[in-house]
Amino acid sequence: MSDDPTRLAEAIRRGDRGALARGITLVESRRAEHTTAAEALLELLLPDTGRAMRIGITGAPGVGKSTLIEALGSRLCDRGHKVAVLAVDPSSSVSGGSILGDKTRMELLSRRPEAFIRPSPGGDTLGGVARRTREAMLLCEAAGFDVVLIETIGTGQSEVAVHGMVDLFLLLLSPAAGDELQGIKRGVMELADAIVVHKADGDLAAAADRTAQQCALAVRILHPGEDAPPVLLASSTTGRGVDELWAALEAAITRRRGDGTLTAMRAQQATRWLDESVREALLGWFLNGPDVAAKLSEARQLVADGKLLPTVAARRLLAARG
Ligand SMILES: Nc1nc2c(ncn2[C@@H]2O[C@H](COP(=O)(O)OP(=O)(O)OP(=O)(O)O)[C@@H](O)[C@H]2O)c(=O)[nH]1
Ligand SMILES: [Mg+2]
Repeated sequence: MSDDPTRLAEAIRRGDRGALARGITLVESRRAEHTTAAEALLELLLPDTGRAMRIGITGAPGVGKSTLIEALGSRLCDRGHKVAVLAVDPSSSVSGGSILGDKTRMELLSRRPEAFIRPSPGGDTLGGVARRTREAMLLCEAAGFDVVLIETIGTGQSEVAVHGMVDLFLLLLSPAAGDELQGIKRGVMELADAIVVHKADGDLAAAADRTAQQCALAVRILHPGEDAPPVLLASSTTGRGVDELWAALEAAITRRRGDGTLTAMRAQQATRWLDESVREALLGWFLNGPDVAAKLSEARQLVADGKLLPTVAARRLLAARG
């Protein structure tokens, strides 16, 4: 990682994929000397960010998120878009700085010159989102990608995190989800800007229809008196509904661009990012203090034994950190 941030920024702006991949590795690095270079890189590229349509895709394991991204992404490439995919891939691992991801499920898309797929190792996640997905997304935008798709494993926590960094949030449901709609976290349904009942093909088509109807009812109850998010049927295998899905997403983004919602949303996301960064930095500062680990484990024991009030322990630890 000997790249100088200025040169790396220029290469990323030119659309050099190797540079983009190195830039993402740099922002993902936990090494202190990389943090400074990563910040310099992001600051240099900030003016070139913000132009992409940012879409988060969530859903239970196996619902077909990667397959739908492949189907949708390929069509978008056909239409002249440049598509970046950021996916948390639990099966991938980092070795010697290179990421050995299982890209097989997006094989067609990964071969397209207009697409860039970046699996992030699942081990380094915050409830299913890579720690630096936001930064990776900004680098992709600077490299000229105008659609960024973020795949997240549905863990509850990850949906909230991804929702905080995208313009549109898509929830995928399986054809059988109708029977368990009660079980799907209400919070996730509320966050969704569009819901897709996926695998609406073959033997599953009838179940998918029923699920879509139940889901449409549930969504209207969740959004009384407002425009309820659309509930769509799609199949990545047959291609059914994929164009309609894109049309719905484009319509939603056009509306949000037109009425100022998008600008307001992004501003709010940026200020929340600041708040999170302050919290993260404070925690890091505290944990790096002298003897903090020992003092913390001592306090934990006292608290566990009921001998010390947690709030008092916390105040003392912080006071000792000075
Ligand atoms: N019938 C049918 N099967 C599909 C469709 N899309 C995906 N599948 C199958 O569903 C399985 C899971 O697909 P993935 O795209 O890997 O699902 P995912 O949601 O990305 O899975 P995780 O990333 O592991 O959470 C695969 O065996 C696919 O072949 C579809 O439209 N119809
Ligand atoms: Mg997947």
